[in-house]
Amino acid sequence: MVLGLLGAGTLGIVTGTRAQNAATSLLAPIELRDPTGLTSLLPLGDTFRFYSVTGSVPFRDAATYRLAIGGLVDHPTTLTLADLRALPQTELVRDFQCVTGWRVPQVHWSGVRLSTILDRAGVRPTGRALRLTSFDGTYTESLTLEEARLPDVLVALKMLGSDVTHDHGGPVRLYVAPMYGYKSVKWLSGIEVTDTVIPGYWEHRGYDVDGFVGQSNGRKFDERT
Ligand SMILES: Nc1nc2c(c(=O)[nH]1)N[C@H]1C(S)=C(S)[C@@H](COP(=O)(O)O)O[C@H]1N2
Ligand SMILES: [Mo]
Repeated sequence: MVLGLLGAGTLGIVTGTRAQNAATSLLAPIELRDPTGLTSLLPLGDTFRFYSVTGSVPFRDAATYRLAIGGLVDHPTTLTLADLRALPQTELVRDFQCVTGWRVPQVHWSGVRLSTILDRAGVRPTGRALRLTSFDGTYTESLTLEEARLPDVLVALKMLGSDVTHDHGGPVRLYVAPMYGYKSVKWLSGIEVTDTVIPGYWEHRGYDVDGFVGQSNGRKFDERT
């Protein structure tokens, strides 16, 4: 019946690393993506959905992963996974909430505070915001510098107790704890300091640039359902 709901395979998801219920085991082999979030209407419980706006994403590992930090900084840098692992790690246990309604409570995260990376790069006085990019080649996001410097914004290396998996945006994704999931860029590859906020992928398609949970977006989705 779940498959019927999904139509002829036009929409689907792969649920969390631990597919536990009947619905997830039915869905897991479909290997489709859910860029619109409509599958949040399915009764899947408190599990992650794997989202990607692109059909496939290249794999990066410790040998090939790079994070470029540039724009309005004194020291443009490229960090490897080893570089990131050598920086101080911060652990958080926080909920993950997609603006479409699904929510995963008390997820373990660990990584480097974005503020640490910004401080090392030396943000110039003209810097106001960040443009974040993904090695999926398509997804982008924005944060003001003030948001980016919050202590619960991580360049995450671990999630759910182990290295961030490819499907969840590994080896490195962003985790913006106080904001809806769309701010948490998967397959993070670039951090550019800009002098204005440049709206990201979903923000061009109607999501609020202000992504704080509880302060934005709810109404749009109420209206749609
Ligand atoms: N590169 C990229 N990052 C992304 C997305 C995406 O499609 N592509 N989707 C966003 C949205 S809307 C959510 S809710 C989360 C979902 O994270 P997950 O796929 O690990 O569940 O990733 C966010 N980051
Ligand atoms: Mo989302």
